[in-house]
Amino acid sequence: MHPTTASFLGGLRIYKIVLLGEGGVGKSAVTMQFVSHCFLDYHDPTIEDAYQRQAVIDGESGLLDILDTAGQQEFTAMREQYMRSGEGFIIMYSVTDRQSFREASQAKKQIERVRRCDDIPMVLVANKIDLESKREVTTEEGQALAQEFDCAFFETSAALRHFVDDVFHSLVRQIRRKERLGTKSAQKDKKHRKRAGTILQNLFRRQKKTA
Ligand SMILES: Nc1nc2c(ncn2[C@@H]2O[C@H](COP(=O)(O)OP(=O)(O)OP(=O)(O)O)[C@@H](O)[C@H]2O)c(=O)[nH]1
Ligand SMILES: [Mg+2]
Repeated sequence: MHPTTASFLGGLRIYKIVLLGEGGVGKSAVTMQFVSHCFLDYHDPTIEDAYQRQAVIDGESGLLDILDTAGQQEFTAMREQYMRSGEGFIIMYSVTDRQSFREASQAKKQIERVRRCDDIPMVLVANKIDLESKREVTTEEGQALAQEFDCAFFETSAALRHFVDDVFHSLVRQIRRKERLGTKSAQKDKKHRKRAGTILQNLFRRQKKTA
């Protein structure tokens, strides 16, 4: 599917969401909490898993199509393909793992390279905040990176289900906002084209009269 083409199922708008981040940061645990309200307390490296969950966000129903991708190097060959197909991205790192924080910047750069644009709905997520004693990345560092990315930022705990819904809801809101802006500018373009057409027609008529 072309990422800018909205798709529907049974009248419901489908939002294509992709989770990216280093192996072990908690992508699957956060997804499972969002989808099934349960915590995965073991690490079973993902190859690729897809989930769908219906949600009402700001009074409007939607179907979230979530792609939980592989963080581990040996499974990341499909990464560019995910980046082409997603409408919105969750870039996750773990506050207990500085390397995963560095990796988040790489993921952002790769998305921009693949999509050749910087207006992409995105949320930066710092997971595992329940492990405060093992924290290696501060909240301020996360906020600064989100500012650099120009995107929303959440600190989450999949273990405690803290701020999990907020991440997905924020992303859907961004996708909707982008879509509304796109529709508005398309309507503006149409109006401009119509006006230009009328001006040309009038000019043509006037020239015919004077000829
Ligand atoms: N304490 C705590 N542990 C977490 C949290 N989120 C995930 N974990 C644990 O971290 C480990 C890795 O979590 P996963 O969700 O499998 O990580 P992943 O990012 O999906 O990893 P890959 O599939 O290999 O890319 C598991 O043992 C989880 O139980 C959290 O918020 N708090
Ligand atoms: Mg996983």
